[in-house]
Amino acid sequence: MSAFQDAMGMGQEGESNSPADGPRKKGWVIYVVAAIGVVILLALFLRPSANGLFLHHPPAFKVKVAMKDVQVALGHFRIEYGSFPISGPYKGKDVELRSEGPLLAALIGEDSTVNIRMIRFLDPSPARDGRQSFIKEDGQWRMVDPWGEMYYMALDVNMDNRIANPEAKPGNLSDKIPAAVNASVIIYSAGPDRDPKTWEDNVRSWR
Ligand SMILES: [Ca+2]
Ligand SMILES: [Ca+2]
Repeated sequence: MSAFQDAMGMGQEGESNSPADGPRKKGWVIYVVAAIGVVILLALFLRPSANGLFLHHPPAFKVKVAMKDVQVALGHFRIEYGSFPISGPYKGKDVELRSEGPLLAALIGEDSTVNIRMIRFLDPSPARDGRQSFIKEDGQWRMVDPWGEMYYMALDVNMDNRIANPEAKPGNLSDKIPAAVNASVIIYSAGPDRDPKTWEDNVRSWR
C-alpha cells in the first residue's frame, strides 16, 4: 500500500472504522471548520440586519434620519388634527422651537391637550445606534442629537409653505442659501461643535 493510499484511507476495503479512516475524517473536519469560519466572517462583514447597517453610518446620517422621523410625525399630526401640536397664540406667524416639552409629549402620544386621541406619532425607543436620543427628565421629553444637543425646529404655522431660512443673513443669500425654505417643517442640528450659529458643521433637514 502506498503512502497516498494510506493517507486517503484506501487499501482497507471492506473494513470500517479502521485506523486508516483517521486522516480522511480529519480532512473533513478541517473542511467543515473552515466553511463555518467563512460563514461567520461573511455574517460579521455583511451585517444583514438594519441595526447592523445603521451602526456603521456616520452621525450626520443618523441625524438626518432622526430629523426625517420628526418631520413625518409632524406631517401625520397635521393630517390627523389639522394643525401642529402647539398651543397658544401665534398671530399668523411661523413658530421656532427646540425638540423638547409639550410638542414632543404630544407627538409621542402622552399629552392629550392637543393630541386628544393620544395617538403615538413618534416612537421614543432608544435610538438604533444604542444611544438614547430621547430623554425624559422630570416628566419632560427632550430629543437630542449625537452630540447631546436638542434640535432646532421651525413650523409653518401660517400655512404659506414657506419658513424663513435660519441660515440666511444679509449678504449671504445665494442659490444654496435662499431667504426662505419651501417646507412645512424644518429642523437642524448644531453639529459636532454644538453651536447653532456655525453652519459649516450644522446638519439641515432641507439640504
Ligand atoms: Ca410660513
Ligand atoms: Ca455648528
